[in-house]
Amino acid sequence: MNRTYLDVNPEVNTALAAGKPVVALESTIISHGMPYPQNVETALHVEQLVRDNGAVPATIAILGGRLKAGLTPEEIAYLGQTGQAVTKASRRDLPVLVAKGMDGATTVTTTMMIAHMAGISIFATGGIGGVHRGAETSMDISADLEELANTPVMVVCAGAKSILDLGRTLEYLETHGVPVLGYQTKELPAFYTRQSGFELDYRIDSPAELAKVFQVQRDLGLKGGILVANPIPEQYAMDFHVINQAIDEAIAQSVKDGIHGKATTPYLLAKVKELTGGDSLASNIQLVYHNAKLAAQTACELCKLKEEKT
Ligand code: PSU
Ligand code: MN
Repeated sequence: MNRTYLDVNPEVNTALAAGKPVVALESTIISHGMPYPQNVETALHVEQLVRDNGAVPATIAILGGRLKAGLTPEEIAYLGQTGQAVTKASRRDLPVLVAKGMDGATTVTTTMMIAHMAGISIFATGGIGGVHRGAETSMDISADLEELANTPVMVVCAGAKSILDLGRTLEYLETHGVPVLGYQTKELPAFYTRQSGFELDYRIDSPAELAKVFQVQRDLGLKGGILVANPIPEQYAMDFHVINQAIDEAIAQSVKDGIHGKATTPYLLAKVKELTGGDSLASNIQLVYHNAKLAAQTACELCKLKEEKT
């Protein structure tokens, strides 16, 4: 792995060198996923929760053309304040941003890539990108799915929003050999809700078991990552019909406004928030916290497994 363009911050570097647990966190959720100032508050609190659960947080971004694993609070605040003016960086953007010395907020795709370069195995976020509704004509399929197929990082999320075609998203992951593990559930959660109507094949009940599956995937020499679907806690979940109505309306508006390409996901996220009067933001924040805790616990278990081996 060529680390020429990579900066791992000192705390993360020390933890990795000592075989201590580290959790990667993405930055598009900060710049494009939530409004200021809640985005910065949430990102800082997520880092604290990772620490409280025994791991070191590494928020990932591209700053001045450097791939950063581990940001300072000032760098997090900068991304939050700059918001959508920061380039949303997917795999295809990476070489251009580095060559030009630009900034980029990392999506699930580029966070996985940089985490892997740095040697980080577990990553917590809110929701992943997937196959968009209408993809049979638009061909809009998030690069996140391709990255899960190729890069050995476990992504802990709350499922995917029904702004996506969840059935086709699962089909795509199946075709590409990505294990999708329900955490204490056998139903794919749909981000704001615990239900989606789509059944999963595997229910996993503890962080130790999650770590074991990841370790076996490595031992078998399989490429690609693992998707963990951790449902939003019941008390923060939204009403199924309220949220789905808002999503349908947001999609109809995006079609009218001619939104396409990388602008689609941020547009839909903002529209849904507007239509639900901010309720969706509160849920969004809570599910990210919930995922950060599970990721940190799993990272601790993975370190224990590695210690046992040596
Ligand atoms: N889904 C969410 N919140 C998000 C994203 C997706 O519920 O913030 C962000 C993530 O960074 C994800 C990216 O990787 O959007 C996917 O964008 P696209 O659909 O353009 O691949
Ligand atoms: Mn897309």
